[in-house]
Amino acid sequence: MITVFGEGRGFRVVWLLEEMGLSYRLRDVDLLAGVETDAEFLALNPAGFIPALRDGDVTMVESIAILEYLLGRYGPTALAPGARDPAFPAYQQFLHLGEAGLAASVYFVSGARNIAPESERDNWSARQAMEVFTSRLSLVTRQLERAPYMAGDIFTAADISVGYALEMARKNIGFALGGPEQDYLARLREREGYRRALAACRATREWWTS
Ligand SMILES: N[C@@H](CCC(=O)N[C@@H](CS)C(=O)NCC(=O)O)C(=O)O
Repeated sequence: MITVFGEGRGFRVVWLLEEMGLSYRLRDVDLLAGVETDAEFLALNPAGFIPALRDGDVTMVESIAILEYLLGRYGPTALAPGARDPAFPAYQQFLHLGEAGLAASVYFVSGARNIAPESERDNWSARQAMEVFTSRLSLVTRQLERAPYMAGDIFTAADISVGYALEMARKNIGFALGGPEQDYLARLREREGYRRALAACRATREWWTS
């Protein structure tokens, strides 16, 4: 049995599992309450961040790496174009840009704006993270002028990566997405896999719809 520990970016993992029709269990990890007493989770990830995955003897962290693991181990699937597919370069690029360029930047802007002391809320690093986010977002915007999805005409795991980051930007830092990004998110939200993932992820659902 596959177990996903924690929501947050774990939503990406749950979404992929739903798209692939794999069975899993979602185990809550309460970061706000603190993970110091959550021995089972800390044994998997002593660094204490979410999500983590357990699949038999396999334990992993890093949401995009987990997506690649599931796609590789339980594929092949059209959600991950093969290396000789013309869609592969764009797929790889946006799969990683969704975390490294977008979600990671939003995460630090969000921390500064929502958690840091008043005097730190607009510090240099928070502004830099915001600039990184907006510059990387321009690549998403350009791609949406060319195609409906990040890898081209079909939905792939790159959309799970980028789509989650855009939801995060909208909700965590109140970023005003442009029309093409809003239409893109609307397309993603219509997917059965997305709907089932949101139904499974209570904390994410409550946060995004509040
Ligand atoms: N690059 C990592 C980021 C993981 C991450 O920062 N997760 C957040 C919640 S979504 C977290 O656990 N933050 C608490 C911490 O880093 O201690 C991934 O994609 O999984």
